[in-house]
Order: sequence, then structure tokens, then C-alpha cells
Amino acid sequence: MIEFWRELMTLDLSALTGPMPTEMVPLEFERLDAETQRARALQFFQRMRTRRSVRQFSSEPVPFELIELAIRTAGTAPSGANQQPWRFIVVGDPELKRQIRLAAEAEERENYERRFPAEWKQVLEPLGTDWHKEFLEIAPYLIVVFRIDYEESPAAFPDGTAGRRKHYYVMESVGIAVGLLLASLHQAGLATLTHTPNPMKFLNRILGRPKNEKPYLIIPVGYPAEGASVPRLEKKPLEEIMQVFE
Ligand code: IYR
Repeated sequence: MIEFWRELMTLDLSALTGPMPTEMVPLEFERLDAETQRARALQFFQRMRTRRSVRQFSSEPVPFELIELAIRTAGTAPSGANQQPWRFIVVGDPELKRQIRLAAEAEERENYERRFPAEWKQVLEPLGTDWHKEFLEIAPYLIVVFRIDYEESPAAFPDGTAGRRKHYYVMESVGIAVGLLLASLHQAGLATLTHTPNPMKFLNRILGRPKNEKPYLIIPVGYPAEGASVPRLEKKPLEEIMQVFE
């Protein structure tokens, strides 16, 4: 009899009852008056429209706390089933930055000299980019973003069973998180670049990341070099990017 009760107490009954529903809590929501709404949205727009991708960095150090705050901000992003399929690796170590630069340049040299089709080269022309990526060594920090397509662990599932748990809407989720990351860094007065050497598999090797993590972007962060320049680019006007049905 005692055996029976002991057994019952150790049984995982969730297989019979299904997972516990998530606890619901009241939404924290600040209702703004119309004037504040407009002022805040306008101020954010005016700030964000000044962001430019920078390719000439200064080696001047930046406060690490700003990097941390940007990653915390990125981590607030919505994600498929709240799976938060991202990892942000912060690289300040000069030796690792050097390895990343050398590996990226080797791939990019192949791209520019052999692999890029003429059509791609044509659209890159106005940006004036080439295979040289010294910014990967000069910028004080590289934030290397990985997307996590699935989780493989002894307790992959909420009920603790082992296996491979697929993540959903990974590209969308990580894209949103990176948008918030870039906005935070710009808001903090730092310059960034979204850099995508191709292929990027070398980042797993250099940074020791497991194979369920795929490199998504490298984001050099720092202050612009003195006299840095950027291509004159236009953003599409509102009428071209928005259509309204009312
Ligand atoms: N990744 C390469 C090429 C490149 C591709 C696009 I699309 C850009 O907007 C900019 C560059 C490089 O970094 O040079």
C-alpha cells in the first residue's frame, strides 16, 4: 500500500492532464495623451532617420554597459512562441577580432573576385564596398548574432523530455531583435554596421558555437573614425513604402 502511494507521488501526471496553462497577469500599459504620443513618435523618427551604416570606425573604447543595454533591449523582442531564438556574442578580444577579420576577408575576396554575379556587383557599386574589412579589427566590439533554429537538450521540452525542439519564425524573430539592438546602439550615440560576409560558418569555429546556432549578422560597434564618410543614399518616400486602405 505504501508502495502504491509512493509511486503515485512520483508519477508525472502532466502526460494525462496536459501542460499547465501559462499564468495570466494584468497587462502593464501606459496610456499616453495624444500630444505625448505624437511628440514621442516624432522624436524617435527624427533620431532614427540619422542612423547610417558606418564602415570607418575609430578604435576608441566604448562603455561596455551600452553594449549590455542594447542586448537587453534586443532580448525584449517578440519571438515565435516566445522561444527567443537568438544569441549575441560580444567580441572585444583583439586576437579573436583578427581571426574574424582574416576569415571574413578570405570569403569576401572570393565573393568580390569570383563568386558575386555581375548583377550583384552592380547594386553594390554605389556603396563602394570591397573585400577589405579592416573595421572588423578596428571597431572596439563586434556583436556576432546567431540564430538558434532548434534546441537539442536532455530537457528540450517544457515537460522535461529529451529531444530536438524546433523553433518557429526564427528569421522574423531575430530580425526584430536586431532592429531593436541597432536602435538602442544608435540611441546611445554609437555607430554600427550590419555586416554579412558569406558564408559565415567560420564564426562557429572561431567562437566555439554549437551547430544548432547559425551566424546571422556581424555588427561592428564603436565611434566613427574622424572624418568618416558614407555614401549619399536616399530612403524611399512614404508614398512609395506605404499604401492605405481606409
Ligand atoms: N557582404 C559583402 C557585400 C555586401 C552585400 C550587400 I546586399 C550590402 O548591402 C553591402 C555589402 C560586404 O560586406 O562587402
